[in-house]
Amino acid sequence: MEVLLIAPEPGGTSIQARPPSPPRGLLELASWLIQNGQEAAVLDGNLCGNDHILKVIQSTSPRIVGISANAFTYPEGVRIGKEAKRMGSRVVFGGPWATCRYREIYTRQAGVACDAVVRGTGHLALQSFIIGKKAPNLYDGSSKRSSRESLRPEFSIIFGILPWEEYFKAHQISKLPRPPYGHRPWSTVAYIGCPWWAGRKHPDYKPNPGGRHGPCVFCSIGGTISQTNPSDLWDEIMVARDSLDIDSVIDWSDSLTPRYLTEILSNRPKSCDDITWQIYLNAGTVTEELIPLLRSLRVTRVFCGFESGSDAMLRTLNKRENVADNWRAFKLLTDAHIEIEANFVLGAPGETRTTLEETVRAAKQLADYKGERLVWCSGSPLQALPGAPIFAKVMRLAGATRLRQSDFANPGDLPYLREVYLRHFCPGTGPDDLRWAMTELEKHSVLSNVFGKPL
Ligand code: B12
Ligand code: SF4
Repeated sequence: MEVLLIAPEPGGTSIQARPPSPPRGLLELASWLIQNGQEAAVLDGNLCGNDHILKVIQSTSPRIVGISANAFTYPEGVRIGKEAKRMGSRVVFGGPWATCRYREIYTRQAGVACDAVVRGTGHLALQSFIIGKKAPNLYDGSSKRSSRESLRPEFSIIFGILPWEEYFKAHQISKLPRPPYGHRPWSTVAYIGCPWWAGRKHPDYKPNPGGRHGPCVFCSIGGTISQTNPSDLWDEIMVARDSLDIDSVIDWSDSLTPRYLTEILSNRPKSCDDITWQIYLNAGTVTEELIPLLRSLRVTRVFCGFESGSDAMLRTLNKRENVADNWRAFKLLTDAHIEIEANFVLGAPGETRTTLEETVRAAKQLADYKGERLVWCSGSPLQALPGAPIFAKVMRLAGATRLRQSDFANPGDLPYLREVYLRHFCPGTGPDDLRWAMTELEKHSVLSNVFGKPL
Protein backbone atom coordinates (compact mmCIF):
# COMPACT_ATOMS: atom_id res chain seq x y z
CA MET A 1 0.00 0.00 0.00
CA GLU A 2 1.23 3.48 -0.85
CA VAL A 3 -0.38 5.76 1.76
CA LEU A 4 -2.24 4.78 4.93
CA LEU A 5 -3.87 7.60 6.89
CA ILE A 6 -4.73 6.91 10.52
CA ALA A 7 -7.04 8.41 13.13
CA PRO A 8 -5.89 6.78 16.37
CA GLU A 9 -8.40 5.93 19.07
CA PRO A 10 -7.66 8.07 22.12
CA GLY A 11 -6.31 6.35 25.20
CA GLY A 12 -8.23 6.78 28.49
CA THR A 13 -11.95 7.03 28.93
CA SER A 14 -12.72 10.73 29.19
CA ILE A 15 -14.05 11.05 25.67
CA GLN A 16 -17.76 11.63 25.08
CA ALA A 17 -19.70 8.81 23.44
CA ARG A 18 -20.77 9.80 19.93
CA PRO A 19 -22.01 7.92 16.90
CA PRO A 20 -19.24 7.00 14.47
CA SER A 21 -18.18 10.27 12.97
CA PRO A 22 -15.75 9.73 10.10
CA PRO A 23 -12.44 11.60 10.40
CA ARG A 24 -13.27 14.17 7.78
CA GLY A 25 -9.80 15.70 7.56
CA LEU A 26 -8.22 12.34 6.66
CA LEU A 27 -10.98 11.43 4.22
CA GLU A 28 -10.50 14.77 2.47
CA LEU A 29 -6.76 14.11 2.26
CA ALA A 30 -7.29 10.60 0.88
CA SER A 31 -9.82 11.97 -1.57
CA TRP A 32 -7.39 14.62 -2.73
CA LEU A 33 -4.57 12.09 -3.18
CA ILE A 34 -6.82 9.67 -5.08
CA GLN A 35 -7.96 12.44 -7.41
CA ASN A 36 -4.30 13.14 -8.04
CA GLY A 37 -3.59 9.55 -9.02
CA GLN A 38 -2.21 8.25 -5.72
CA GLU A 39 -3.36 5.22 -3.75
CA ALA A 40 -4.57 6.04 -0.23
CA ALA A 41 -6.70 4.47 2.48
CA VAL A 42 -8.04 5.62 5.85
CA LEU A 43 -8.26 3.60 9.06
CA ASP A 44 -10.16 4.84 12.09
CA GLY A 45 -9.01 3.47 15.45
CA ASN A 46 -12.30 4.64 16.98
CA LEU A 47 -14.02 1.93 14.93
CA CYS A 48 -11.43 -0.82 14.51
CA GLY A 49 -9.10 -0.29 17.51
CA ASN A 50 -5.45 0.74 17.44
CA ASP A 51 -4.16 -2.82 17.68
CA HIS A 52 -5.95 -3.69 14.44
CA ILE A 53 -4.25 -0.69 12.82
CA LEU A 54 -0.87 -2.05 13.93
CA LYS A 55 -1.72 -5.43 12.36
CA VAL A 56 -2.67 -3.74 9.06
CA ILE A 57 0.64 -1.85 9.07
CA GLN A 58 2.50 -5.10 9.66
CA SER A 59 0.67 -6.97 6.91
CA THR A 60 0.59 -4.26 4.23
CA SER A 61 3.82 -2.31 4.88
CA PRO A 62 2.57 1.06 3.64
CA ARG A 63 5.32 3.24 2.23
CA ILE A 64 3.81 6.33 3.90
CA VAL A 65 1.87 6.45 7.17
CA GLY A 66 0.06 9.70 8.04
CA ILE A 67 -1.17 10.09 11.60
CA SER A 68 -3.77 12.60 12.72
CA ALA A 69 -3.16 13.90 16.23
CA ASN A 70 -5.36 15.89 18.54
CA ALA A 71 -4.54 16.46 22.20
CA PHE A 72 -6.20 13.23 23.19
CA THR A 73 -5.05 10.92 20.41
CA TYR A 74 -1.41 12.02 20.18
CA PRO A 75 0.07 9.51 22.70
CA GLU A 76 -1.52 6.58 20.85
CA GLY A 77 -0.39 8.19 17.58
CA VAL A 78 3.19 8.04 18.84
CA ARG A 79 2.78 4.35 19.73
CA ILE A 80 1.54 3.62 16.18
CA GLY A 81 4.20 5.87 14.63
CA LYS A 82 6.99 3.98 16.42
CA GLU A 83 5.74 0.65 15.13
CA ALA A 84 5.31 2.00 11.60
CA LYS A 85 8.85 3.37 11.61
CA ARG A 86 10.12 0.04 12.90
CA MET A 87 8.39 -1.63 9.93
CA GLY A 88 10.15 0.74 7.51
CA SER A 89 7.33 3.24 6.71
CA ARG A 90 7.93 6.97 6.45
CA VAL A 91 5.70 8.66 9.02
CA VAL A 92 4.17 12.13 9.08
CA PHE A 93 2.00 13.70 11.79
CA GLY A 94 -0.75 16.28 11.20
CA GLY A 95 -3.93 17.57 12.87
CA PRO A 96 -4.66 20.10 15.65
CA TRP A 97 -2.04 18.95 18.17
CA ALA A 98 0.68 18.57 15.54
CA THR A 99 -0.17 22.04 14.19
CA CYS A 100 0.44 23.67 17.56
CA ARG A 101 3.31 21.56 18.92
CA TYR A 102 5.17 20.74 15.69
CA ARG A 103 8.65 21.68 16.87
CA GLU A 104 8.44 19.80 20.16
CA ILE A 105 7.01 16.72 18.45
CA TYR A 106 9.75 16.74 15.87
CA THR A 107 12.50 17.28 18.46
CA ARG A 108 11.32 14.35 20.53
CA GLN A 109 10.09 11.90 17.90
CA ALA A 110 12.16 12.42 14.72
CA GLY A 111 13.58 9.10 13.61
CA VAL A 112 11.68 7.32 16.41
CA ALA A 113 7.98 7.84 15.63
CA CYS A 114 8.00 10.33 12.75
CA ASP A 115 9.94 11.91 9.90
CA ALA A 116 8.02 15.18 9.56
CA VAL A 117 5.13 17.18 10.99
CA VAL A 118 2.50 19.10 9.01
CA ARG A 119 0.84 22.27 10.31
CA GLY A 120 -2.69 23.27 9.34
CA THR A 121 -4.29 22.22 6.09
CA GLY A 122 -2.63 19.04 4.95
CA HIS A 123 -3.35 18.46 1.27
CA LEU A 124 -0.35 20.02 -0.45
CA ALA A 125 2.10 19.37 2.37
CA LEU A 126 1.22 15.67 2.46
CA GLN A 127 1.63 15.42 -1.27
CA SER A 128 5.05 17.07 -0.97
CA PHE A 129 6.04 14.64 1.77
CA ILE A 130 5.03 11.68 -0.40
CA ILE A 131 7.22 12.78 -3.30
CA GLY A 132 10.07 13.89 -1.04
CA LYS A 133 9.69 17.63 -1.67
CA LYS A 134 9.56 20.58 0.71
CA ALA A 135 6.47 22.64 1.59
CA PRO A 136 6.17 25.75 3.76
CA ASN A 137 4.06 23.99 6.39
CA LEU A 138 5.94 20.67 6.32
CA TYR A 139 8.43 20.68 9.19
CA ASP A 140 11.34 18.26 8.99
CA GLY A 141 13.89 20.08 11.11
CA SER A 142 15.70 21.60 8.13
CA SER A 143 14.34 25.08 8.80
CA LYS A 144 13.82 26.98 12.03
CA ARG A 145 10.10 27.46 11.60
CA SER A 146 7.20 26.18 9.61
CA SER A 147 4.28 28.28 8.41
CA ARG A 148 0.71 27.39 9.23
CA GLU A 149 -0.55 26.90 5.71
CA SER A 150 -4.21 27.65 5.25
CA LEU A 151 -4.71 26.55 1.70
CA ARG A 152 -7.58 24.14 1.20
CA PRO A 153 -7.56 23.34 -2.51
CA GLU A 154 -10.83 23.37 -4.38
CA PHE A 155 -11.72 19.83 -5.37
CA SER A 156 -14.87 17.97 -6.02
CA ILE A 157 -16.27 16.32 -2.94
CA ILE A 158 -18.33 14.03 -5.18
CA PHE A 159 -15.16 12.23 -6.14
CA GLY A 160 -14.30 12.51 -2.49
CA ILE A 161 -17.11 10.13 -1.69
CA LEU A 162 -14.93 7.28 -2.96
CA PRO A 163 -12.77 6.97 0.16
CA TRP A 164 -15.92 7.32 2.24
CA GLU A 165 -17.27 4.12 0.71
CA GLU A 166 -13.90 2.44 1.15
CA TYR A 167 -13.80 3.73 4.72
CA PHE A 168 -17.15 2.17 5.54
CA LYS A 169 -16.18 -1.09 3.83
CA ALA A 170 -12.86 -1.24 5.70
CA HIS A 171 -14.78 -0.96 8.96
CA GLN A 172 -17.54 -3.33 7.85
CA ILE A 173 -20.27 -0.70 8.06
CA SER A 174 -22.94 -1.10 5.41
CA LYS A 175 -25.26 1.61 6.73
CA LEU A 176 -24.66 4.38 9.18
CA PRO A 177 -26.14 3.31 12.51
CA ARG A 178 -29.30 5.02 13.64
CA PRO A 179 -28.80 6.44 17.13
CA PRO A 180 -31.57 5.50 19.60
CA TYR A 181 -32.58 9.15 19.72
CA GLY A 182 -32.82 11.11 16.52
CA HIS A 183 -31.98 10.60 12.88
CA ARG A 184 -29.36 8.79 10.81
CA PRO A 185 -26.92 11.62 10.39
CA TRP A 186 -24.22 12.50 7.91
CA SER A 187 -21.34 14.51 9.43
CA THR A 188 -20.17 17.67 7.74
CA VAL A 189 -17.91 20.57 8.70
CA ALA A 190 -19.12 23.14 6.21
CA TYR A 191 -17.56 26.25 7.71
CA ILE A 192 -14.06 25.89 9.10
CA GLY A 193 -12.78 28.64 11.41
CA CYS A 194 -14.62 31.37 13.28
CA PRO A 195 -15.32 35.03 12.52
CA TRP A 196 -14.27 35.97 16.08
CA TRP A 197 -10.77 34.81 15.16
CA ALA A 198 -10.84 36.21 11.65
CA GLY A 199 -10.92 39.84 12.72
CA ARG A 200 -12.79 43.02 11.97
CA LYS A 201 -12.38 42.96 8.20
CA HIS A 202 -14.21 39.66 7.74
CA PRO A 203 -17.85 40.01 6.56
CA ASP A 204 -19.08 37.70 9.33
CA TYR A 205 -17.18 39.47 12.10
CA LYS A 206 -19.46 40.83 14.79
CA PRO A 207 -18.15 43.41 17.26
CA ASN A 208 -18.27 42.46 20.89
CA PRO A 209 -20.79 44.65 22.72
CA GLY A 210 -18.38 44.54 25.67
CA GLY A 211 -15.84 46.26 23.43
CA ARG A 212 -13.21 43.50 23.42
CA HIS A 213 -11.99 41.73 20.33
CA GLY A 214 -10.56 38.31 19.63
CA PRO A 215 -11.82 34.79 20.25
CA CYS A 216 -13.17 33.07 23.36
CA VAL A 217 -10.22 32.51 25.70
CA PHE A 218 -10.50 28.72 25.64
CA CYS A 219 -10.81 28.36 21.86
CA SER A 220 -7.99 26.85 19.82
CA ILE A 221 -9.49 26.48 16.37
CA GLY A 222 -7.70 29.44 14.79
CA GLY A 223 -8.87 32.09 12.40
CA THR A 224 -8.58 30.85 8.86
CA ILE A 225 -12.04 30.61 7.39
CA SER A 226 -12.81 28.12 4.70
CA GLN A 227 -16.39 27.79 3.62
CA THR A 228 -17.69 24.91 1.51
CA ASN A 229 -19.52 25.99 -1.61
CA PRO A 230 -23.21 25.37 -0.66
CA SER A 231 -24.07 23.55 -3.88
CA ASP A 232 -21.08 21.21 -3.36
CA LEU A 233 -22.35 20.63 0.16
CA TRP A 234 -25.77 19.57 -1.14
CA ASP A 235 -24.14 17.36 -3.80
CA GLU A 236 -22.24 15.59 -1.05
CA ILE A 237 -25.40 15.18 1.06
CA MET A 238 -27.29 13.71 -1.91
CA VAL A 239 -24.56 11.16 -2.58
CA ALA A 240 -24.47 10.25 1.12
CA ARG A 241 -28.24 9.86 1.13
CA ASP A 242 -28.25 7.64 -1.96
CA SER A 243 -25.36 5.43 -0.88
CA LEU A 244 -25.76 5.36 2.93
CA ASP A 245 -29.44 6.13 3.47
CA ILE A 246 -28.85 9.16 5.67
CA ASP A 247 -31.83 11.35 6.52
CA SER A 248 -30.15 14.19 8.37
CA VAL A 249 -26.96 16.21 8.64
CA ILE A 250 -24.95 17.02 11.73
CA ASP A 251 -22.75 19.94 10.94
CA TRP A 252 -19.88 20.35 13.42
CA SER A 253 -18.85 23.84 12.32
CA ASP A 254 -18.55 25.93 15.43
CA SER A 255 -19.88 29.11 13.90
CA LEU A 256 -22.43 28.68 11.14
CA THR A 257 -23.34 32.29 10.49
CA PRO A 258 -26.81 33.54 9.46
CA ARG A 259 -25.31 34.68 6.14
CA TYR A 260 -23.94 31.23 5.35
CA LEU A 261 -27.10 29.44 6.57
CA THR A 262 -29.09 31.60 4.15
CA GLU A 263 -26.79 30.48 1.34
CA ILE A 264 -27.23 26.83 2.31
CA LEU A 265 -31.01 27.18 2.29
CA SER A 266 -31.20 29.04 -1.00
CA ASN A 267 -29.08 26.35 -2.69
CA ARG A 268 -31.13 23.42 -1.36
CA PRO A 269 -32.29 21.16 -4.19
CA LYS A 270 -36.01 20.29 -4.17
CA SER A 271 -35.20 16.63 -3.53
CA CYS A 272 -33.51 17.52 -0.22
CA ASP A 273 -36.49 19.31 1.35
CA ASP A 274 -36.89 16.49 3.86
CA ILE A 275 -33.28 16.46 5.15
CA THR A 276 -33.12 17.64 8.76
CA TRP A 277 -30.16 19.43 10.35
CA GLN A 278 -28.41 19.55 13.70
CA ILE A 279 -26.05 22.48 14.00
CA TYR A 280 -23.91 24.57 16.35
CA LEU A 281 -24.93 28.17 16.90
CA ASN A 282 -23.66 31.00 19.01
CA ALA A 283 -26.51 32.22 21.22
CA GLY A 284 -25.87 35.75 19.98
CA THR A 285 -26.76 34.79 16.40
CA VAL A 286 -30.15 33.37 17.42
CA THR A 287 -32.59 36.19 16.70
CA GLU A 288 -36.28 36.33 15.85
CA GLU A 289 -35.34 36.80 12.19
CA LEU A 290 -33.23 33.64 12.22
CA ILE A 291 -36.01 31.35 13.46
CA PRO A 292 -37.99 31.12 10.16
CA LEU A 293 -34.70 30.33 8.39
CA LEU A 294 -33.94 27.52 10.86
CA ARG A 295 -37.46 26.14 10.42
CA SER A 296 -37.22 26.22 6.62
CA LEU A 297 -33.92 24.40 6.78
CA ARG A 298 -35.60 21.84 9.07
CA VAL A 299 -33.14 22.33 11.92
CA THR A 300 -34.21 19.93 14.68
CA ARG A 301 -31.44 20.44 17.17
CA VAL A 302 -29.01 23.20 18.06
CA PHE A 303 -25.82 22.77 20.08
CA CYS A 304 -25.24 25.98 22.02
CA GLY A 305 -22.27 26.88 24.20
CA PHE A 306 -23.96 28.94 26.92
CA GLU A 307 -20.74 28.52 28.95
CA SER A 308 -21.83 30.15 32.22
CA GLY A 309 -24.70 31.52 34.26
CA SER A 310 -22.51 34.35 35.51
CA ASP A 311 -22.04 37.55 33.49
CA ALA A 312 -18.63 38.06 35.07
CA MET A 313 -17.46 34.64 33.86
CA LEU A 314 -18.86 35.26 30.36
CA ARG A 315 -16.84 38.47 30.21
CA THR A 316 -13.71 36.66 31.37
CA LEU A 317 -14.24 34.02 28.71
CA ASN A 318 -14.54 36.85 26.17
CA LYS A 319 -17.94 35.64 25.00
CA ARG A 320 -20.04 38.04 22.93
CA GLU A 321 -23.17 37.07 24.87
CA ASN A 322 -24.35 37.77 28.40
CA VAL A 323 -26.72 35.65 30.48
CA ALA A 324 -29.78 37.53 29.18
CA ASP A 325 -28.73 36.87 25.55
CA ASN A 326 -28.39 33.18 26.31
CA TRP A 327 -31.80 33.06 27.91
CA ARG A 328 -33.40 34.89 24.95
CA ALA A 329 -31.80 32.48 22.46
CA PHE A 330 -32.95 29.53 24.52
CA LYS A 331 -36.55 30.71 24.61
CA LEU A 332 -36.66 31.49 20.88
CA LEU A 333 -35.35 28.01 20.00
CA THR A 334 -37.56 26.18 22.49
CA ASP A 335 -40.67 28.06 21.34
CA ALA A 336 -39.79 26.98 17.79
CA HIS A 337 -39.68 23.33 19.00
CA ILE A 338 -35.97 23.05 18.29
CA GLU A 339 -34.11 20.79 20.73
CA ILE A 340 -31.15 22.29 22.53
CA GLU A 341 -27.89 20.83 23.70
CA ALA A 342 -26.60 23.24 26.32
CA ASN A 343 -22.91 23.21 27.17
CA PHE A 344 -21.10 25.09 29.92
CA VAL A 345 -17.37 25.69 30.45
CA LEU A 346 -16.49 25.52 34.13
CA GLY A 347 -13.45 26.96 35.85
CA ALA A 348 -12.77 30.17 33.93
CA PRO A 349 -10.22 32.44 35.62
CA GLY A 350 -11.85 33.82 38.75
CA GLU A 351 -14.51 31.10 39.00
CA THR A 352 -15.75 30.55 42.56
CA ARG A 353 -18.25 28.26 44.22
CA THR A 354 -20.73 31.17 43.98
CA THR A 355 -20.37 31.61 40.20
CA LEU A 356 -20.65 27.83 39.75
CA GLU A 357 -23.90 27.97 41.73
CA GLU A 358 -25.12 30.72 39.38
CA THR A 359 -24.42 28.42 36.43
CA VAL A 360 -26.24 25.50 38.01
CA ARG A 361 -29.23 27.80 38.70
CA ALA A 362 -29.20 29.12 35.12
CA ALA A 363 -29.28 25.57 33.73
CA LYS A 364 -32.20 24.73 35.99
CA GLN A 365 -34.03 27.81 34.76
CA LEU A 366 -33.55 26.66 31.15
CA ALA A 367 -34.69 23.14 31.95
CA ASP A 368 -37.76 24.41 33.83
CA TYR A 369 -38.89 26.70 31.02
CA LYS A 370 -41.37 24.27 29.48
CA GLY A 371 -41.27 21.83 32.33
CA GLU A 372 -39.01 19.44 30.45
CA ARG A 373 -35.38 18.54 30.78
CA LEU A 374 -32.93 19.61 28.08
CA VAL A 375 -32.08 17.01 25.50
CA TRP A 376 -28.49 17.36 26.68
CA CYS A 377 -26.91 19.51 29.34
CA SER A 378 -23.27 19.27 30.30
CA GLY A 379 -20.37 21.12 31.81
CA SER A 380 -16.70 20.54 31.12
CA PRO A 381 -13.71 21.94 32.97
CA LEU A 382 -11.86 24.57 30.98
CA GLN A 383 -8.86 22.90 29.37
CA ALA A 384 -6.02 25.13 28.25
CA LEU A 385 -5.27 23.70 24.81
CA PRO A 386 -2.32 24.84 22.68
CA GLY A 387 -3.42 27.57 20.32
CA ALA A 388 -6.00 29.01 22.75
CA PRO A 389 -5.36 32.44 24.29
CA ILE A 390 -5.57 30.97 27.80
CA PHE A 391 -2.81 28.46 26.98
CA ALA A 392 -0.07 31.10 26.76
CA LYS A 393 -1.00 32.41 30.20
CA VAL A 394 -0.99 28.98 31.76
CA MET A 395 2.32 28.15 30.13
CA ARG A 396 3.88 31.25 31.64
CA LEU A 397 2.79 30.04 35.06
CA ALA A 398 3.85 26.47 34.36
CA GLY A 399 7.22 27.65 33.07
CA ALA A 400 7.74 29.53 36.30
CA THR A 401 7.12 26.36 38.24
CA ARG A 402 8.11 23.11 36.58
CA LEU A 403 7.70 22.89 32.83
CA ARG A 404 9.40 24.80 30.08
CA GLN A 405 7.23 25.61 27.07
CA SER A 406 9.66 23.75 24.81
CA ASP A 407 9.21 20.56 26.84
CA PHE A 408 5.50 20.55 26.41
CA ALA A 409 5.05 18.00 23.64
CA ASN A 410 3.04 15.50 25.58
CA PRO A 411 -0.68 15.91 26.18
CA GLY A 412 -0.08 13.80 29.29
CA ASP A 413 1.01 17.13 30.76
CA LEU A 414 -2.49 18.57 30.33
CA PRO A 415 -3.74 17.42 33.76
CA TYR A 416 -0.67 19.04 35.33
CA LEU A 417 -1.39 22.27 33.46
CA ARG A 418 -5.00 22.13 34.65
CA GLU A 419 -3.81 21.84 38.20
CA VAL A 420 -1.45 24.83 37.77
CA TYR A 421 -4.26 26.70 36.15
CA LEU A 422 -6.86 26.03 38.84
CA ARG A 423 -4.44 26.86 41.64
CA HIS A 424 -3.45 30.21 40.13
CA PHE A 425 -6.57 31.38 38.32
CA CYS A 426 -9.34 29.93 40.47
CA PRO A 427 -8.27 30.13 44.10
CA GLY A 428 -11.98 30.39 45.01
CA THR A 429 -12.81 26.91 43.77
CA GLY A 430 -11.28 23.50 43.08
CA PRO A 431 -11.83 20.09 41.47
CA ASP A 432 -14.51 19.07 44.01
CA ASP A 433 -16.67 22.09 43.20
CA LEU A 434 -16.25 21.51 39.47
CA ARG A 435 -17.29 17.88 39.86
CA TRP A 436 -20.33 18.98 41.87
CA ALA A 437 -21.39 21.45 39.17
CA MET A 438 -20.91 18.86 36.41
CA THR A 439 -23.13 16.38 38.25
CA GLU A 440 -25.81 19.01 38.87
CA LEU A 441 -25.82 20.08 35.20
CA GLU A 442 -26.15 16.51 33.96
CA LYS A 443 -29.34 16.12 36.00
CA HIS A 444 -31.07 18.39 33.47
CA SER A 445 -30.30 16.09 30.52
CA VAL A 446 -32.82 13.77 28.95
CA LEU A 447 -29.99 11.62 27.66
CA SER A 448 -27.18 9.91 29.49
CA ASN A 449 -24.95 10.67 26.55
CA VAL A 450 -25.68 12.69 23.47
CA PHE A 451 -26.85 9.82 21.29
CA GLY A 452 -27.23 7.23 24.00
CA LYS A 453 -30.03 5.92 26.14
CA PRO A 454 -32.49 8.23 27.82
CA LEU A 455 -31.75 8.51 31.54
C1 B12 B 1 -15.89 17.33 13.99
C2 B12 B 1 -15.10 17.38 15.26
C3 B12 B 1 -15.25 16.32 16.14
C4 B12 B 1 -16.20 15.15 15.86
C5 B12 B 1 -15.62 14.20 14.83
C6 B12 B 1 -14.18 13.88 15.01
C7 B12 B 1 -13.64 13.11 13.86
N1 B12 B 1 -13.88 11.83 13.81
O1 B12 B 1 -13.00 13.69 12.99
C8 B12 B 1 -16.39 14.53 17.27
C9 B12 B 1 -17.61 15.12 17.91
C10 B12 B 1 -16.50 13.01 17.32
C11 B12 B 1 -15.17 15.09 17.99
C12 B12 B 1 -14.70 14.54 19.14
C13 B12 B 1 -13.64 15.07 19.83
N2 B12 B 1 -13.01 16.24 19.59
CO1 B12 B 1 -13.31 17.30 18.04
N3 B12 B 1 -13.56 18.52 16.66
C14 B12 B 1 -14.27 18.47 15.57
C15 B12 B 1 -14.11 19.80 14.79
C16 B12 B 1 -15.33 20.67 15.10
C17 B12 B 1 -13.95 19.70 13.29
C18 B12 B 1 -12.87 18.71 12.83
C19 B12 B 1 -12.95 18.57 11.34
O2 B12 B 1 -13.50 17.60 10.84
N4 B12 B 1 -12.46 19.56 10.62
C20 B12 B 1 -12.52 19.59 9.17
C21 B12 B 1 -11.32 18.84 8.58
C22 B12 B 1 -11.31 18.98 7.07
O3 B12 B 1 -10.15 19.41 9.11
P1 B12 B 1 -9.13 18.65 10.11
O4 B12 B 1 -9.78 17.49 10.75
O5 B12 B 1 -8.50 19.64 10.99
O6 B12 B 1 -8.03 18.10 9.09
C23 B12 B 1 -7.20 18.94 8.32
C24 B12 B 1 -5.89 19.36 9.00
O7 B12 B 1 -5.94 19.36 10.43
C25 B12 B 1 -4.86 18.41 8.47
N5 B12 B 1 -4.70 17.10 9.09
C26 B12 B 1 -5.47 16.45 9.98
N6 B12 B 1 -4.95 15.22 10.24
C27 B12 B 1 -3.85 15.08 9.48
C28 B12 B 1 -2.95 14.03 9.35
C29 B12 B 1 -1.88 14.17 8.46
C30 B12 B 1 -0.93 13.04 8.31
C31 B12 B 1 -1.68 15.37 7.74
C32 B12 B 1 -0.53 15.51 6.83
C33 B12 B 1 -2.59 16.43 7.89
C34 B12 B 1 -3.65 16.27 8.75
O8 B12 B 1 -5.31 18.23 7.13
C35 B12 B 1 -6.75 18.11 7.13
C36 B12 B 1 -7.29 18.62 5.81
O9 B12 B 1 -6.92 19.97 5.67
C37 B12 B 1 -12.79 20.37 15.43
C38 B12 B 1 -12.71 21.90 15.46
C39 B12 B 1 -12.25 22.44 14.13
N7 B12 B 1 -12.96 23.41 13.65
O10 B12 B 1 -11.28 21.95 13.56
C40 B12 B 1 -12.81 19.75 16.82
C41 B12 B 1 -11.49 19.40 17.49
C42 B12 B 1 -10.60 18.71 16.51
N8 B12 B 1 -11.91 18.43 18.51
C43 B12 B 1 -11.24 18.55 19.60
C44 B12 B 1 -11.44 17.73 20.74
C45 B12 B 1 -10.71 18.13 22.01
C46 B12 B 1 -12.27 16.60 20.68
C47 B12 B 1 -12.54 15.59 21.80
C48 B12 B 1 -11.35 15.20 22.63
C49 B12 B 1 -13.68 16.20 22.64
C50 B12 B 1 -14.06 15.38 23.88
N9 B12 B 1 -13.57 15.77 25.04
O11 B12 B 1 -14.79 14.45 23.75
C51 B12 B 1 -13.08 14.39 21.02
C52 B12 B 1 -11.95 13.43 20.55
C53 B12 B 1 -12.50 12.35 19.65
C54 B12 B 1 -11.43 11.51 19.03
N10 B12 B 1 -11.70 10.25 18.95
O12 B12 B 1 -10.39 11.99 18.65
C55 B12 B 1 -10.25 19.69 19.56
C56 B12 B 1 -8.80 19.23 19.48
C57 B12 B 1 -7.92 20.18 20.27
C58 B12 B 1 -6.46 19.88 20.16
N11 B12 B 1 -5.64 20.92 20.23
O13 B12 B 1 -6.03 18.79 20.02
C59 B12 B 1 -10.77 20.52 18.33
C60 B12 B 1 -9.69 21.26 17.53
C61 B12 B 1 -11.81 21.54 18.87
C62 B12 B 1 -11.25 22.43 19.99
N12 B12 B 1 -10.53 23.47 19.74
O14 B12 B 1 -11.47 22.16 21.12
N13 B12 B 1 -14.65 16.17 17.35
S1 SF4 C 1 -15.49 28.95 20.91
FE1 SF4 C 1 -16.77 29.16 19.10
S2 SF4 C 1 -17.43 31.33 19.11
FE2 SF4 C 1 -15.70 31.18 20.51
S3 SF4 C 1 -13.94 31.77 19.24
FE3 SF4 C 1 -14.10 29.52 19.21
S4 SF4 C 1 -15.31 29.01 17.41
FE4 SF4 C 1 -15.58 31.21 17.83
